[in-house]
Amino acid sequence: MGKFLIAATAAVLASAVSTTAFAALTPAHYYTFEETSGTVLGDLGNAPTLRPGTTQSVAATTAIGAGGPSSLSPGLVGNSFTFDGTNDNVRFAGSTGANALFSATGSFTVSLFIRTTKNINDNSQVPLFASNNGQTNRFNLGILDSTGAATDDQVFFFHSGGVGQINTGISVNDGNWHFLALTRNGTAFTLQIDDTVIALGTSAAPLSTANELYLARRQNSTAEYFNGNMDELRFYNSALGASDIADIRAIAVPDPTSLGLVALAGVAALRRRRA
Ligand SMILES: [Ca+2]
Ligand SMILES: [Ca+2]
Ligand SMILES: [Ca+2]
Repeated sequence: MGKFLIAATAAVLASAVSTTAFAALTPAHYYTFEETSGTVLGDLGNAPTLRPGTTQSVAATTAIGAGGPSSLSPGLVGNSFTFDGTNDNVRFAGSTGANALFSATGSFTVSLFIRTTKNINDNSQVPLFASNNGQTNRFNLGILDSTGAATDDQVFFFHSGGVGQINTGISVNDGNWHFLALTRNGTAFTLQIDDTVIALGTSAAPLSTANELYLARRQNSTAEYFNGNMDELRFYNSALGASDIADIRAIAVPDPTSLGLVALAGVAALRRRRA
C-alpha cells in the first residue's frame, strides 16, 4: 500500500510538472529540510559525493529540535528549518577544496527560500550562507542592517577580493517566503530576489573553499545568526538561465492543489534515499 501511494504520487506529480524541467534541473546538492530530529540533513542531489549538513549550536553538534534548528511544518514545501537567531546553524562538514558544494571558479547556481520577521538594529549582518572565516576570497550572502534603523534591513552579497560588498536595497523581513538565487556565469555574478534580478558585477577571483560552508552563521562570528526559516536549498553546477530559475521557483511554489503532493513526493524521496 505504501509503495502504491508513492508511485501514484510520483505519477500525479510528473503529470502536473514538466518532466523536461526536472531532467534539466537536477541539482548537485539539494536540501529539503524535512528532518524533525537527529543531527544530519539528507542531501537529495546527484553529486557523486554527498555532503550532508550537520546541525550545530555554535561549535557543538546539536540535534534538530533539541537546541539546534527546529522543524516547522508546514514549511514552504513540506517542512522547513527554523533558526532561532541565537545559535542555530548548519555546518557542511568537509565541504572544502574539491569537496566544496559549488565550484570555486566555475559557473554555478545556488537557490533557496527564506522567511523572516527579524529587524536587525545593531548595525550587524546575519548570513544565510557563508564560508567566511576571515580568509582571502571569503563570501557571504546575508541580510545587513545598514544604519541600525528599524526598517533598513537589506539582502547583501559580499565577496572579498572579488565583487566586494553589494547591498541590494531589498528588504525581506515581512514574514513572507522569499526566493533567492545566486548565479555565477563565467565571471558574472547575479542575484535574483523574487522578481528582481541584480547584476553584482564581474570577477575572476575564486570563491574561497578553504573553509566549510555554513548556513545561518559565518564561522568567524559567534554573535550573528539568521533568525527565521529556510527551505529548498539547491546547488547546481551550472549557471541556470532565467527560465530555468523560474522553473525552480515554480516547482518549489506549486499551486495550492499540488502543494500536498510535492510535499509527499519530497518525503518519499528522502525515505528512499535513507533506505
Ligand atoms: Ca522542505
Ligand atoms: Ca538553539
Ligand atoms: Ca534595521
